[in-house]
Amino acid sequence: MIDASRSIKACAAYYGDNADAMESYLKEGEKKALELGNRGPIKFDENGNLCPEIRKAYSDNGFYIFENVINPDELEDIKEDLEKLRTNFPIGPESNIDVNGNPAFNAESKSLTLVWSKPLGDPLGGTELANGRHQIKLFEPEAKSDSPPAVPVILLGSLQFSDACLRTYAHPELLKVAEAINGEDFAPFNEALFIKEPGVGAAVSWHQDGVTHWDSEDFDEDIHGFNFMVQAYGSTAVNGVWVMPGTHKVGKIDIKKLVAESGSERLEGAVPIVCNPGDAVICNRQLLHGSFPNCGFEKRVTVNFGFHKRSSVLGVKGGGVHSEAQVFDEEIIERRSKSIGYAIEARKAKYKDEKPYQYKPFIHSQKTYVWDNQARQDLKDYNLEDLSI
Ligand SMILES: O=C(O)CCC(=O)C(=O)O
Ligand SMILES: [Fe+2]
Repeated sequence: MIDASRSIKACAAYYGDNADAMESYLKEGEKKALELGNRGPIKFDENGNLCPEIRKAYSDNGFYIFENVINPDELEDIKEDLEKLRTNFPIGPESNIDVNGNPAFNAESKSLTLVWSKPLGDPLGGTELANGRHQIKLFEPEAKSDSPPAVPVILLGSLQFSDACLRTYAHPELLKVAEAINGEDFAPFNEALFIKEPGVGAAVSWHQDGVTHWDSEDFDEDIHGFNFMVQAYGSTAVNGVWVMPGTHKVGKIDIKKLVAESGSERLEGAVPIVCNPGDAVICNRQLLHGSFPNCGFEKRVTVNFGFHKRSSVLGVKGGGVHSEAQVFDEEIIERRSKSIGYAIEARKAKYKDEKPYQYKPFIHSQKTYVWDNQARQDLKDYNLEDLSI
């Protein structure tokens, strides 16, 4: 495990009068997180089903940490790609060029590709953005004076910008988990990077994902799907996502009330998702979660990708958060599923000895994909059709 003790101290120091409260919150949260017993390798039984203990721990807590899913070579590949991509970011929110004067990676994108924040800010908290789901604004510590005026927090549509992320998206064991949770006809959701650079990385205030099904007659714990969160550099109490175990089952939560009951934004009962590099978290989108600004020394980049049950998206009008709201019919779902088709082929080309995942809907529709330059073109702006619910 990453030793976050130096970062915990440094982070707490940003919190002024609340420094001691923050320090104990981070330390106690870390301790509780490690006691939950919801971590270990991905395991399947003799029939190829996800081990029932894992399914149960995921259902009880709303998240599970699959350890060491990404092997060291693949992890290196991801990190190299992320670092290369970072050098091709626009120099600021209003710019189309990178630090070397070249067109930024997203210069031609029609879809939203980057969300920016002031350093250590909480750009979504307390706003109407994303359907107003970030009900409160977290404390925004003062960043060091030499910080850039704006920092990237979320990169959207990541599969079109990183081949390494595209290949990881088709990790056969992760896709088998997606099948176990959402059925063999599972559908895509969206893909993103959450970027939390040390000393500047912004907060993502407490929230539950999901827009469309809170009042559904068929509401259940899995109806808004889940995200995989692959950790490129690991995650700690300081830079990681915090979650409130079990809250994915209770419906929409009044976060202001919880803050009042806890006496601060340090919600009682929450724990950080603590990971080593190469771990992959499965996190229920209904779980109450959020992350504090990264006032520590370790960087976090989460390679995020989610999946839904087909019944959660088919014939449903989108929530309008990740894409324009429209009714998702068979055709749109099939078109959006090209991400899975291309990813499986891209992965096959690199990992020739691995047994690729077989996505059942392609077998039924006899749809085949090839990963080549035309495919790369076809992925441009694919996230305009994210299955946002
Ligand atoms: O990574 C983070 O800080 C926030 C992640 C999140 O909100 C999500 O994956 O839905
Ligand atoms: Fe979220």
